[in-house]
Amino acid sequence: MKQPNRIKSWEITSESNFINRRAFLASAGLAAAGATLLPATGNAAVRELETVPGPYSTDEEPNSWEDVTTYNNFYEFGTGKEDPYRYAQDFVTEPWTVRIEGECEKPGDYAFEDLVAPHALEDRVYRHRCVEAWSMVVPWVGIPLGDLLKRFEPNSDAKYVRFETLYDPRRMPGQRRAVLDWPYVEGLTIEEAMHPLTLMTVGVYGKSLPNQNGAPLRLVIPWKYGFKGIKSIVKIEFTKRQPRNSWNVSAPHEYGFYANVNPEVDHPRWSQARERRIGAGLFAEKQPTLMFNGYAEEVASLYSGLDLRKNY
Ligand SMILES: Nc1nc2c(c(=O)[nH]1)N[C@H]1C(S)=C(S)[C@@H](COP(=O)(O)O)O[C@H]1N2
Ligand SMILES: [Mo]
Repeated sequence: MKQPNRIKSWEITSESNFINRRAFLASAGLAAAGATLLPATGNAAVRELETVPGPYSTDEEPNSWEDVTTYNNFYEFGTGKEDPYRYAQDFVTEPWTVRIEGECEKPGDYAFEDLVAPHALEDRVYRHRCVEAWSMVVPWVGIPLGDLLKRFEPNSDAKYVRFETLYDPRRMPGQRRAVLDWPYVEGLTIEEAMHPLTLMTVGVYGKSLPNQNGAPLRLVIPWKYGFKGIKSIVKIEFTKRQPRNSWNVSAPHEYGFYANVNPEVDHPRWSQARERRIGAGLFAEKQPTLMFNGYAEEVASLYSGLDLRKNY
C-alpha cells in the first residue's frame, strides 16, 4: 500500500481537468498564482498547489474530478449530494482565521496562511468511505495533522482534540434549517489526531479545495467514516474530556464518537459489510468493505482492548 514515489495516476488520465498547468505557486504553495482557468466543476478560488509525494497512497484508481467535486456531503450548503457543488460556489474563504485553544502552550488566532506555510503539502490518495455505504478514492493534498498540532505545544491534559466548522447562516444557507445542531463539531483522541495517516487537508487533485470539499481546510481520517472529516474548520481545541460530535448528538444510537470503518458492526438501519464505489457504473457490484477501511495494519493498535461493538 505504501508507494511514496509513484506517478500520480491522474497525471496520466485526467489531463482535461488541468486547463492551466502553467500556474505555479511560490513559497509554501499557497500564494495566489494569477489567473487560473477553472475546470467545469471548480469555483473561483481554486488554484494550483505545489506538492510533494506523501506516504500511504493507495494504488486504486482515483475517482474523477467530477465525482469528487459534485457528489458531496456538506449540510451547511444543503442535504442533497449536489447541493454543496451548486450552492457553495460563492462562499468566500479569504481571509480565514483558525482559533487554537484549550490545553496547550500556544493558543491564539492563526491566519490560514501562517498555519500551512511552514509545511510541505503532500499528495495522498486515500480510500474514502461514507457511513451511507458509498465510497470513493480521493487524491487529497495536505499536511499531517500531528505536525501542525505539535506547534501549539499541547500539554499532558490534552487527551482529545475538538474541531468546529464556521457558523455563519448568511454565508452557509443550510444553517438556516435545524437539520443539525450547528456549528458542525467533531473530535478525535490525541493519539488519533497525531497518527501519521491523519491529514489536515487543503487540496484535492493538486489544487486548493473547492468550497464544496471543505475549503480552505478540512480533516481527512481515512480509516473512519466520512463524517469525521469536518470541513471549513475555524476552531481547534485541545480538551481533557471526550468532545461530543454533531452526528452523535443528532442520533446517538446510530453514530458514535469513534466511527471507525467496520464491516462487522452494522448501522442500526443498514449493513456496513459492502460499499458502492461512486463512478463504478449502474450495474457494478458492491464491493466488500475492509476493516478500518483497509488501514488496519496502520491503526488497529490504537484500539487494542476496546470493544468496537460498544465503541462504534
Ligand atoms: N462541516 C461539515 N463537514 C462535513 C460534513 C458536513 O455536513 N458538514 N459531512 C461529512 C460527511 S458525512 C462526509 S461523507 C464528508 C464528505 O466529504 P467530501 O465532500 O470530501 O466527499 O464530509 C464530512 N464533513
Ligand atoms: Mo458521510
